Amino acid sequence: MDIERIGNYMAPFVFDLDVTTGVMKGFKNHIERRASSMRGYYADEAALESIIAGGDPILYEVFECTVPELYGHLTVGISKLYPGTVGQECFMTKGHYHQVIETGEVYLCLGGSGYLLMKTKDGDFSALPMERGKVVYVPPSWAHRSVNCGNVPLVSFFVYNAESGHNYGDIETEGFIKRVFKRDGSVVIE
Ligand code: S6P
Ligand code: ZN
Repeated sequence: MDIERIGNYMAPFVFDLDVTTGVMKGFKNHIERRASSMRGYYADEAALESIIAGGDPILYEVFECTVPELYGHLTVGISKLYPGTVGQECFMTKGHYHQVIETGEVYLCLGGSGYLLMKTKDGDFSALPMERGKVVYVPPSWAHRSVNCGNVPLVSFFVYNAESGHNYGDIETEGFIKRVFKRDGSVVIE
């Protein structure tokens, strides 16, 4: 990672973000999640396999400005979750607790529509709406997963502690309490 310095300190930096499209310039880290990386996450495994066999499309992407993964720094970026369903289940991110579980996160939705699902180790659950202009505060200890219920990409800007890390393993074993489906055109959380 190229960190510019001024004197003894990391230099401030600026980057451009098109808040209408979510296109972010100057990202250093780009993650693509294809259907094949989502095995075990969706209820309808056969439907996922047929999507993989049909070309293994990218279901979501993350663009981040990387900074030192140290206490005090903040990681910012864009999450872009494409529309679609696996069977009737809406496309979603894997979801994770932060490895440093006492770190929170802020999501600002720039476009699209869906939910941010959240859960705790005690089994508490929350689903808050995501649409342009919604800011969701994810307190420490809450795992979080985006779900796209619309017909266009769900685009969010996020900020979290750079030292947070990601704990995916616990969600892989615990699941997320509730799933979001589109049934006969209606969105249901069950
Ligand atoms: C990171 C933040 C987002 C997610 C992104 C993809 O703490 O919450 O950048 O990484 O929305 O989700 P996931 O669960 O695959 O990392
Ligand atoms: Zn997070």
